Amino acid sequence: MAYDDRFMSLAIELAKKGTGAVNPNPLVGAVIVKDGRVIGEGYHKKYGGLHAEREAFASLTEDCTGAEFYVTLEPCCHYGKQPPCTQAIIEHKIAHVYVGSSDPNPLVAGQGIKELEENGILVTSGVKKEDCDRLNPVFFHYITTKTPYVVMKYAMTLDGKIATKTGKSKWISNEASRQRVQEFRHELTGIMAGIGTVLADNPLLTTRLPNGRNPIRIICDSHLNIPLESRLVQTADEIPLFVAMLDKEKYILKDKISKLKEAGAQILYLPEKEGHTDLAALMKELGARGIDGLLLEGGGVLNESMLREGLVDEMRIFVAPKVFGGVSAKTPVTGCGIDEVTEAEEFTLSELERIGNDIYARYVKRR
Ligand code: AOF
Ligand code: ZN
Repeated sequence: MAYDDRFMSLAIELAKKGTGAVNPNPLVGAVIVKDGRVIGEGYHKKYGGLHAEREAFASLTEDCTGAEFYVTLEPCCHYGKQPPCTQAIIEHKIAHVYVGSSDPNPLVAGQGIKELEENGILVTSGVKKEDCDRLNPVFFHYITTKTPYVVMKYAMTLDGKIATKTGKSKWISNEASRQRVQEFRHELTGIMAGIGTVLADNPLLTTRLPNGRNPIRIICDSHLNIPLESRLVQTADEIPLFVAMLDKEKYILKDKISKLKEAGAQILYLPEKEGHTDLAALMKELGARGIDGLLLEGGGVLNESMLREGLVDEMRIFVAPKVFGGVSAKTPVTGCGIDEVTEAEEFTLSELERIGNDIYARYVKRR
């Protein structure tokens, strides 16, 4: 029987409800259909909790023998925090499974589908694959690299400025665009900024969303210039704060280190690269601490280093209908820059939206 797009779309909408709560695991939704009617639905609600498939079975309103099963991600076939979902599908005598994305988790990777087929269940994969894949760029990246998926975000004027020549930046984008950024902070596990931004703006880097989850805050601060009285340090005992500094300076800066630790901050000691903390090493360190996704909020020097190191996976850009001018007005990516056009990292436009009079564009790295 031909599949019905509407059921996979429903599974996708269900999956999104887990945003911010399932990391580093994937967003997954599932729908059980009998005679064209939905008789069960579920999504992965919380890290470590039931998988979407078992949530759907738990919600059944009638017997599902011979039913169709729509799931946004290939069902797992291994024992992790949860037992294999393939087992539940087989036990419930499902006739046909429609799968959206394949699961790159080495413990699954095609084995889930194979097991279903070996048990006489029909499987159609790649159903609304692009839309399903769009749910989990962070999971796909993290499960295979063990480093965070990095999203660079900024708001700029029509002439590419992020502040006026006197440094004023409140506000460039409109309120609805700024609200969207709060959602990113809820969505991604970590948020990172350079020390320059901390000294200039004294930011909190939290989520101002009702029931929002605060990201783990990471500051790149080679020489530990972060002020003890900054809002970041002042809130470090409640909201995690990591400060990444140069390993070779840990002895000269030991007093400051102990004060920061006392305030609740964690210090990450990193090797040096071109005078700064080695960013690739930092990404590994963050990955090892379970940070699967990272919102990069500048400043320009850090943005440029991250791009040049090839560590940016996605860009989320807001363009506001204003022009600031001024040679000295700040731009989003500074640093030393490149010489040749061909050296530039290329991105693919993956989403384009109008938010009032602002443009919101999302670009992903070309692989
Ligand atoms: C989820 N939720 O709905 C599905 C997942 O340690 P576990 O048992 O939670 O297993 C995690 C793996 O299970 C995950 O990496 C992915 O490969 C697979 N599917 N995971 O957290 C779900 N369907
Ligand atoms: Zn599972």
